[in-house]
Amino acid sequence: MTVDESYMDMALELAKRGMGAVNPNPLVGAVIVKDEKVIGKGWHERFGGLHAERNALADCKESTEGATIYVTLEPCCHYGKTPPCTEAILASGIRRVVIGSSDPNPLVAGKGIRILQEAGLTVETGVLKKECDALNAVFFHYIKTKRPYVVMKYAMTLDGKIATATGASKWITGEDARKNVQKDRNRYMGIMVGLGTVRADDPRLTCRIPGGRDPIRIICDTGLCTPPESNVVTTAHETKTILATACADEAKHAPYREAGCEILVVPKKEGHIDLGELMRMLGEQGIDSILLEGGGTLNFSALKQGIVQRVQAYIAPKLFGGAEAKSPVEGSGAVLPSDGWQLSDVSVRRIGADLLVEGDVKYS
Ligand code: AOF
Ligand code: ZN
Repeated sequence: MTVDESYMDMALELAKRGMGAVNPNPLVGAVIVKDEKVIGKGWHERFGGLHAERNALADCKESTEGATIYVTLEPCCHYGKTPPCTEAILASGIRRVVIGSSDPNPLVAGKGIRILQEAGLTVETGVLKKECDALNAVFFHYIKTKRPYVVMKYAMTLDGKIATATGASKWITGEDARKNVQKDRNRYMGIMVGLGTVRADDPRLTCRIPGGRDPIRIICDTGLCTPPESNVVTTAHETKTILATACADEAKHAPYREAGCEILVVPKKEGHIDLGELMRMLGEQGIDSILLEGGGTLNFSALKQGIVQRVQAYIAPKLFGGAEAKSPVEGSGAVLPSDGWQLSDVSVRRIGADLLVEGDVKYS
């Protein structure tokens, strides 16, 4: 690692501290260095709060005259909920700005860099770009498409089953893998399942890590048949629950609304709700990311309708067998091997005794 890369790496680690608190804004970290010494550190801590650059400047106890700032995302140059970071950098006397990712936000998009260069500062871009871009995959997708970034997550056995033939699924993976999922429930803003999962498991879909934030629960229920006594309905006053349905019958909505649920009426597509339209509606509500923990039917529809950006498969080193045992993606499936969904940039990681295989979905 070069010196610039190691300070950028420090800024990346700081950025991660904002996970779960900044959506739909980006995760950003900043480090200020003078005479080979770190004099200030900051990150974007919460949505609507100060940006990483301003937090790092506020952290400096000594003069920033002539210093270098490392920031994981191009500094903003617009008046949003906070004034432009470019102004704060110029006022500070910082002379060199090292940037990881450029900001695709049309309000910034290269203008932040230009303003700094035109003021005579040295600007380096693309330092640890791959890592910085990966950290903000959600933000980049959301700012460009206004649709949530969807991560399809499932846990299966080595023979591809998500439950035994009798329907038992607790547990497939070990504790460490399950802890990792809890972190993602804090990180992503929404969590989505289908009616089948609510009926089979009656899940709470909450985040069980201390200090974590519960994701917004989104239940895909075409005919509006979610059991009123299910956990997602009875706890809807405490944790936001959205029922996405094609049923427009107000009388059927009323009891769910009284229980605290929000109803989204979505048009139908091929017998189920139109997931593309649902994503548009959820994006409009500011939901930038969704962990899809759906069963096989919903997972298939989600892939078919092209709403999934990333797949995370937790694989346990055991086998269930059983022709009737459920698998993660069902529906009618692909016709030919070449019709399947291909992942790119695939990574494999060991978590406890399990494997996590993940990658980006390529839609051709
Ligand atoms: C952040 N945190 O550390 C940086 C951001 O509405 P505002 O004022 O918070 O501005 C949000 C935009 O600012 C965001 O879309 C991104 O383009 C830019 N940079 N945002 O939330 C930060 N550096
Ligand atoms: Zn800013």
